[in-house]
Amino acid sequence: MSDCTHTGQIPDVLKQPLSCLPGALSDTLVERLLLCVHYEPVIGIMGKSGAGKSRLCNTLFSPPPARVDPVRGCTRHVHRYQVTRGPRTLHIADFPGIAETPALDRRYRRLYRAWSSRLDLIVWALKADDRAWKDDLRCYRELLNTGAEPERFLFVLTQADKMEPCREWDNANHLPSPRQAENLRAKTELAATLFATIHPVIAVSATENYNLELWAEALIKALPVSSCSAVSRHLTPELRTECVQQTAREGFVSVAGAIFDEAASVVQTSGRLLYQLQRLRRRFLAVIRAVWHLLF
Ligand SMILES: Nc1nc2c(ncn2[C@@H]2O[C@H](COP(=O)(O)OP(=O)(O)OP(=O)(O)O)[C@@H](O)[C@H]2O)c(=O)[nH]1
Ligand SMILES: [Mg+2]
Repeated sequence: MSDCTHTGQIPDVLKQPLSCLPGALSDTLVERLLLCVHYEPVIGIMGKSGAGKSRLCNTLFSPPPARVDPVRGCTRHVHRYQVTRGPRTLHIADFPGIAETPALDRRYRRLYRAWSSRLDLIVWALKADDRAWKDDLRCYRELLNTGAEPERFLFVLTQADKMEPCREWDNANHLPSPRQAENLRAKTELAATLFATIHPVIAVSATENYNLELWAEALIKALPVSSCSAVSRHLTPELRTECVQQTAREGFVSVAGAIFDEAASVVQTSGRLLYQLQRLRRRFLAVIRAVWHLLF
């Protein structure tokens, strides 16, 4: 059965409850489910130059896909990375950072606008020790004004280890000092208020591996249910926590339920068939839940 992980086929265990359905219905279900399993999400990473966008995406996904430069802004175009596991691919659009020069900014803001509707989620990196978010706010509002949906944005406070007083960072335990922790809490609250975020803002440090598990969980929760399982399979193994897997699994079960309902809605149902369909639906979803780890 583990072969299905690589071939993208529906495991045999799912075929059995489906075999009780009319042939056309069962075929539609399998077809739609496979589309979901094969779905290749696209995540965009936006924010200011040097905020740590490329570094963050290298830490989340394996193998690390992006180039990182300590001095000059190094992402000039949208870099499309592919993170591949078996036959499945996650696409990452790593955007050039805004607020480098006014001329580049105009170009980049056009680029952000052109891409925003094509992305499953936009991760917006705000550097923890940056006091000026004017450019971020302006660009974000512009995107909302041109139709982007606020629930598609997940803001993250990056480079938490640089938060003042940065000399107090606990290098042994990779944790902020109490004063840094207090400042990080205040800063995440400020970001959530200023950007009126739908999802929680979490402070992370990619170099210190700080809060990344918590943030990966927030990432999976913020993604549309149709793509969270497909993204979860590409996270580095340490970030595929129980919570990540549970959220992704339940998301996929709800998608499978909607697929079942849509496919069943075209069947002419008598009272008895309706009862049988409801029983099959429950069995089908229980099996989906049980075999999720084989599909993703
Ligand atoms: N201390 C610390 N440094 C970081 C962290 N994340 C990134 N950096 C450093 O910050 C610099 C910029 O990081 P990048 O990931 O290239 O930033 P970017 O947002 O992709 O920059 P552009 O490509 O110019 O838009 C690099 O020197 C990174 O090593 C972090 O969490 N902590
Ligand atoms: Mg970059």
